[in-house]
Amino acid sequence: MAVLEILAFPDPRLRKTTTAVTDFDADLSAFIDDMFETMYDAPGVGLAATQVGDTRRVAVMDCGGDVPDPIVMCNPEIIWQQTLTDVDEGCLSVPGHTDRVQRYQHLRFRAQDRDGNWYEQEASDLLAQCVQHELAHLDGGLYIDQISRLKRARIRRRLQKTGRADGGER
Ligand code: GNR
Ligand code: NI
Repeated sequence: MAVLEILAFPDPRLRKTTTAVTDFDADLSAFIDDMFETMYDAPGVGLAATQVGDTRRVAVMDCGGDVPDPIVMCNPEIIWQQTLTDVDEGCLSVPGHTDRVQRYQHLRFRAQDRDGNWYEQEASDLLAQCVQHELAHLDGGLYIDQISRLKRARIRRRLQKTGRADGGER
């Protein structure tokens, strides 16, 4: 197990798209464990492979409160979604910034677990938001793509100084 380095915007690797997972082997399982460890260490409620410089189409989430609710999504797809709302969002790869974006409040998705078994799940509110956020990462997207170019340019300028995921605040 290992805590992996989380890339920060504007690292170009965050813009790469991912390739479907086909080998549900021990190597994938170990990578998923590292992703969970990295996410809990941050801490965050989700983490996509793109954020740690990997191009496998996999993300992990845990929006559980007191009771942990670890979710593995390999090759995820949204089946339906409804009710676009404005929500506050942040990202471990855009440290020191949150903003208002549009997300669907309810959705149903399907994905494969670490063994390759397909499952379907409904999600609402923060979990639904997280699913959409992680799916965007897996296609090279970031929530700040929804905000103004000027704001994005300001964030880029601030984070470029250090190139570090903590924005040099440590
Ligand atoms: O930890 C995270 N919090 C969060 C809050 C609102 C909407 C989405 C998120 S995901 C984020 C972790 C992260 O960057 N995942 O890619
Ligand atoms: Ni993110």
